[in-house]
Amino acid sequence: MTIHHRGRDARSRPETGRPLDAAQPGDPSSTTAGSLTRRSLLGAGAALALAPGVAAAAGAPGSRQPRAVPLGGAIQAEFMAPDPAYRQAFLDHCDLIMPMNGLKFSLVHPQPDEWNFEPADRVIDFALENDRLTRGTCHVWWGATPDWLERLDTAAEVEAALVDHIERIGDRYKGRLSGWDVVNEVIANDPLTEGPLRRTTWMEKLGPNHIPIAFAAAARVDPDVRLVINDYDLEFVGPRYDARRQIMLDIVRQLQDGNIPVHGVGIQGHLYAGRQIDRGGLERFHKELDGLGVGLMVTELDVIDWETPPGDAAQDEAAYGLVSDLLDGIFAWKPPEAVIVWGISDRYSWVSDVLPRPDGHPDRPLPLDRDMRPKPWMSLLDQRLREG
Ligand code: 9MR
Repeated sequence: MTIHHRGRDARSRPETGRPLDAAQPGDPSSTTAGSLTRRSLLGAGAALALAPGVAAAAGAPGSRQPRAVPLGGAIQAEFMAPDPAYRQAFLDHCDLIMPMNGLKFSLVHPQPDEWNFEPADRVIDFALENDRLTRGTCHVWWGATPDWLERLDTAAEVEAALVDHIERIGDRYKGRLSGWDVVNEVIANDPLTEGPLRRTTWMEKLGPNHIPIAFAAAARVDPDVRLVINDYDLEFVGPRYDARRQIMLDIVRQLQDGNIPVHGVGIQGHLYAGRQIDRGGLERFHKELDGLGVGLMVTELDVIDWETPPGDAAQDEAAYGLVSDLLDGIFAWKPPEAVIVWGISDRYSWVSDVLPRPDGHPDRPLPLDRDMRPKPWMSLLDQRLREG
């Protein structure tokens, strides 16, 4: 893998990307996050009041003590109005509240001349009005490429569309977001068999150069925002995960060699019960990134608990162990920049839609249960991030 760069200041405008340096045999449509459905609002959801104790634990407005390391939550805008308890849970528990989906390319920019900022605006306004941090995800993701972009023919057209997209959005939210996942899931699902980078529309049209093009555009439009490269399966024991961490480091180094700013790496943190967290590997990864002046954060934390015995206690114990190992590995070097949970309550999660338990028992992927009661791993997160 070579990421093309021009050795220029990131503020200069990249030119058209060169062709692919290597074919990438991966097939994005076969990976875990493909063809997702939206979970329907649970019947009783809107009527549920806050669980006892939760509101009190949050403190009154104004008395909130932000943690040393922000605890974030990604919110689904469509449930904010119909489910006040869901919305309130983010205020009760989070220092950072971000749109889960509203800033994805195909949602915010579904046609060349059509923009839909409303869902993202709703979340960003909610966060800022409540004195929370917020951030954006994501400019480049294989899972959110609009059809109109797929139909563009030349590399020059695709590059112009990408740069225009990033500039337009960057301009709109400038000064309001603390960071951006600039590129998401660019590493091949299994680099041991597929080569380093995932085969995507962006790769087909622009080659690996789409990565520096996106980072340079994001830096140009908002020099103060933290620019993050985000990916999954970076935290477990095994050669596939070692390879994914190594590729992430290679990409970061190559961006830096090209004077393209990259400030952080995001570990998504979709934790699978049945896999082992590589605490030593995470510590080394964090240390190496730190040596490059790049931060580490957890961006999409949740637990896929399908390989645990059924039952609330067993599932929550497995989740606690995974989250605890993840935090141990990361904190062993230094505190991360943030830990962001992908949702807040088991009431709504992609895990239930895409990776439900084979035994039909309800999954428990998030730190609050379906009645907004905190699980032990919420206390763990809270305590660890308060200490910093
Ligand atoms: O959780 C997200 C779900 O609500 C969306 O329908 C889906 C498609 O946009 O994306 C889910 O989030 C994914 C994230 O953007 C990238 N990492 C994997 C997440 C789970 O699929």
